[in-house]
Amino acid sequence: AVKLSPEQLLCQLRDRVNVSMIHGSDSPFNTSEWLRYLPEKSLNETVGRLGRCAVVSSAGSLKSSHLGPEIDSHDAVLRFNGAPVKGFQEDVGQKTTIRLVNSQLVTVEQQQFLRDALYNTGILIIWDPAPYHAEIREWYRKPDYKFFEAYKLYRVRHPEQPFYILNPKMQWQLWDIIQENSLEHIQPNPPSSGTLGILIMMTLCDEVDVYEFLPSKRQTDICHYYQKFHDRACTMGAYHPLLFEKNLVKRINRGTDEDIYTHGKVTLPGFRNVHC
Ligand code: NCC
Repeated sequence: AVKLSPEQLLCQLRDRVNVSMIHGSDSPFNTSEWLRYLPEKSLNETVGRLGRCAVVSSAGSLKSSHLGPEIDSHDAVLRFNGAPVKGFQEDVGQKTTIRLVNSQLVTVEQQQFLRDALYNTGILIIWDPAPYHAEIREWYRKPDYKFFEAYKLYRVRHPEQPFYILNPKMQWQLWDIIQENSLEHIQPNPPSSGTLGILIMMTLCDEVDVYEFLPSKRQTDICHYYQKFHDRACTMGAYHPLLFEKNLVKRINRGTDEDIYTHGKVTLPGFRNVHC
């Protein structure tokens, strides 16, 4: 296979990864029951047109980065799972526009998810690993984690907060592109929340700055900036093909290697600024 140029790779991502949220017309969500739970407005309508956006990984290397003010200078900020801002503003900022959570968090830590005020800020998006290129109907019958009940409970408690379910087709469209552009066989599991979040922001924003997804000089085995837990797999991947996701993001970076080294920062164009 011929190695794609950065521009070709961006076009593949733009044209083959369909970032969308589950909608009331997606069978089997087209019931009167589900219509009560799914947000009325589309994600696009809810956020409007965004200029500069930031994606903040949860990596331990954000510790002592002092990136908070820079991150908050963006029009919108996306964070992951249970990553806190309280007590960490100096390094990760305080703005949260979108929080992308996985279905494991919402089921295994359901009580915390329903109670913790951390989740009440901004727009929530949940995703769940689906079988390879499965139809929505097939995935709905056998989600990786049965998060639908927790979703409904949360919606009843916070009816005003936008909370979307990511269309699971996207994860394998993206996985195919990661596999095609890697020299090895990659894990047959969906990409991490990190890469899904990057793609979501590339569809919503003019430009996307990603922090500590490609590790800076602060790289560490500490898994998260908010915990003491050590594990190299957090940065390199185990279940997720995280190393290959990072290689792909490195190839489409429009920023400098110096920015990666000092700030862990990658700059990507929004898809509306990609011309194929
Ligand atoms: O750890 P997690 O990820 O919530 O991190 C969010 C995203 O940040 C990037 N990251 C994180 C740590 C690190 N040292 N380097 C990084 O680059 C990754 O892109 C990651 O996706 C997930 O992807 O949803 C994940 O979720 C956790 C866990 O389920 C949640 O934190 C909820 O508790 C998974 N951990 C476990 O299952 C133990 C993790 O594998 C993937």
